[in-house]
Amino acid sequence: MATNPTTLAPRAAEASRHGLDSESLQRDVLENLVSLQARYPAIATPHDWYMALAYSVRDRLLVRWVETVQSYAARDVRIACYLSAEFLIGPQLGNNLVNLGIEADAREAMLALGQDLDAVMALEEEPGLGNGGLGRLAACYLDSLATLEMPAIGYGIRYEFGIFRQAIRDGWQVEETDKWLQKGNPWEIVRPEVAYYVNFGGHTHSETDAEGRFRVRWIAANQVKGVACDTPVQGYRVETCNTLRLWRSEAVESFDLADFNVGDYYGAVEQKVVSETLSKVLYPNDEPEMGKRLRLAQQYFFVSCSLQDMLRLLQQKGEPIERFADVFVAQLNDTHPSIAVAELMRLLLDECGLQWGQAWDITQRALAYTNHTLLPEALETWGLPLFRGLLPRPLEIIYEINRRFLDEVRQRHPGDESRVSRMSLIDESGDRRIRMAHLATVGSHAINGVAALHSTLLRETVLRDFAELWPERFHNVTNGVTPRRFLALCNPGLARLLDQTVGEGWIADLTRLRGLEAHADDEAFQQRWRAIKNANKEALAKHIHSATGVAVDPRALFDIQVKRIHEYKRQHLNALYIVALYQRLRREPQLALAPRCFVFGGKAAPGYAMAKLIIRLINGIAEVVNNDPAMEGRLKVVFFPNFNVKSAHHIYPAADLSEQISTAGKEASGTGNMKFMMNGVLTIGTLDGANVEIREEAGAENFFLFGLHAQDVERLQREGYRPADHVTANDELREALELIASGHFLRGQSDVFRPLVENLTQWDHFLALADYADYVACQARVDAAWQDPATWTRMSILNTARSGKFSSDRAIREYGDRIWGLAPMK
Ligand code: 9GP
Repeated sequence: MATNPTTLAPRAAEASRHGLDSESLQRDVLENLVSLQARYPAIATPHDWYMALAYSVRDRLLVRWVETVQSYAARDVRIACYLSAEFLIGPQLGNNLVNLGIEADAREAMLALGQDLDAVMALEEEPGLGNGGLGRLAACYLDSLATLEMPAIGYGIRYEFGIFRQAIRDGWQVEETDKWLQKGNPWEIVRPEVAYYVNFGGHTHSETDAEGRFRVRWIAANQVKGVACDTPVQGYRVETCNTLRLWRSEAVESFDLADFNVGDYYGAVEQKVVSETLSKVLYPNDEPEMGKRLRLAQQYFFVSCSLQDMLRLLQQKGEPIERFADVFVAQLNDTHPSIAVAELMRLLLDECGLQWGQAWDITQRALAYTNHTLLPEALETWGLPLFRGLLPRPLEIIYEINRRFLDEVRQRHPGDESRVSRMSLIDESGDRRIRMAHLATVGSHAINGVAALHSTLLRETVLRDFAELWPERFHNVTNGVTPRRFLALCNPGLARLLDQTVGEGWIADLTRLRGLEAHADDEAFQQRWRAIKNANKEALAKHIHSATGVAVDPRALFDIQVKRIHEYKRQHLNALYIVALYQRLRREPQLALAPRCFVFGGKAAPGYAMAKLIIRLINGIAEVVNNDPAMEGRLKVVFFPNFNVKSAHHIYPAADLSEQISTAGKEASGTGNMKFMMNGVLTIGTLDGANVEIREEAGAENFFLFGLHAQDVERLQREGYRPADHVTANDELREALELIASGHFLRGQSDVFRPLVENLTQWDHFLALADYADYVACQARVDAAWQDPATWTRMSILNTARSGKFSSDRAIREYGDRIWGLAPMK
């Protein structure tokens, strides 16, 4: 349909110019169906329709994308580079429709073509390029950077296989490979011309060049090529469309050829296979890094490609190397990219010919480090032999950084050799290992934790000596999540009510939700609020049924714990409570307890036996409880398999109660807690991570608090904790543990859960038993509040109303102001 833009009203003309109206979308979907999918409507599969629509939407991003890239190249701006081994971006179609503001048009266009938009969106494969919170945080931050129109590039790895798919067989987790690229990825633009070479192995050679300058050359044993694969990141209703650049590894042809010429064809092919393996698969976390050579190679690979890319962009802008840190600031998302400290130094010294002092000044000004965990087992270290074998030149540079750094420490604290060995970049206590958190800290101008409590503990424990040395470098930036995906997109019913009540502005300024407070006691408003929640619960009930076969009643209290399975997150504490409830209800069928449906979701690291056992336990409890007629209408237990961003869209909006029950001091922040809160879900939680701030914002009366505080946990563990005392003191707990140990939840097999019970009663590293009684008491308060719908709904409304702080827009503004010196650019 031909339209003349000059005759349209300004908004309609704008929409038409970019083809954002429903007619042009419809036309393009049909065209793409033929030209890209080689299909006509009568024989098109649902997936063909998805691809045709996705390409049509991507085309609408391209103009803004190209213009954004162009303006960064041309203007004097500082660009934030977010370096992260994980970007858990989730499905793209719905989010791009929301951010472009064309969801309704797309719905109309697809309807006219005989297709249902929701069904089409459901077909999108999930790019699971992350493990959990850390990778999802990176994706939320990209969304906010684009929405706030801040110049930014996300740099990471384009894994061919993302996080494994979790299947549940006979109650056990089974890992299946995630073939997310099998049917193609319409969002990605591969740029073979943007490619860099990365060295591995070999040795170094020192020489003096023609001008008498000392130079080190790295004679690599092999090289791998990194090719840029770009994904557009559209901001919410703005012109800015930033880039997520992920590196795919390829073999370097010249290396193959060398072998081929001497007749070793198979050797050459093998080399090619090894090179291409580098970006093959994402490592699941929560497993020791020990000996994972490929993981270190992945980290170096993506960091080196990214820094080389920045140097190229600098040159393209016509800026001298001395201006590197004025043009770029690189945020290291955890220690995974911390090798950037050594690699940037190497590039500046060996490739650009700078002197040490100048190179170090640029490196420190350009880098900043975010710590995401205090758990000792999760703080990365690499054994020296492995590191030296793979990265001989970066290792030399690390030695030199360490030598100069320890001189500084000795000058400040003469004679304090124990401090020197505590702070060294090399742990000499056992087999020698490089401490990546120390490397990141020493090489950065700013270091931050991800929630107020976490940042305090970081300064007081893991990085205490460093915080004493450079107090001004330590910050806190509490995490945030994007309200576009986790409210506007995933909870359209609530979003509509919010639009009507506080105006559409909340999507880009979440603090406007405060306007809901005035309606918290309004009965009619409460009714609408509940109706939306109920509809979301009905929808989730359908998903649960199709995924597990379990029928759940949407009228029950939906009590949900979704996150990675880990002992510190204490899914087993929740499970213990369910067993106790089950016993209580069996004993006293008349007990006035509100019907509850417990939902769990989350993956366990494949090598983490205890976490996998916890999954088996939950499934065992589910089997017994759900098949017991006496529990009908009272208690249901569900393990929702393969929890990911896609299923999260259905889960957060449908929850009543959010379980955030980690041992105080162990969860750095948590971000699921924020997604639940935005969706009007009440939290039962400990004073851990961002829960502390959620409670402060929501008001203590709108949060179910229980458990030991971080300092109590630390003291108890220091003084000697005896979990058995709690078992002796609490009959209900003892009986629950006995029932589990007896094999009641595993068809009588008594040996399987015994390690779990023994672990709890003998060591209980995460103090589940110490918090048990208080948790149960708190759950009773939850039950009482639930039985009064007006009270509960009021609390729910106030939680949403006060969730503004937890928008990733606020977090990104803080990074911009405090760490990057970066402002929005229209
Ligand atoms: O465990 C933390 C989690 O609490 C936090 O919300 C998330 C994002 O900051 O990072 C997680 N850390 C890791 O995944 C590994 O350090």
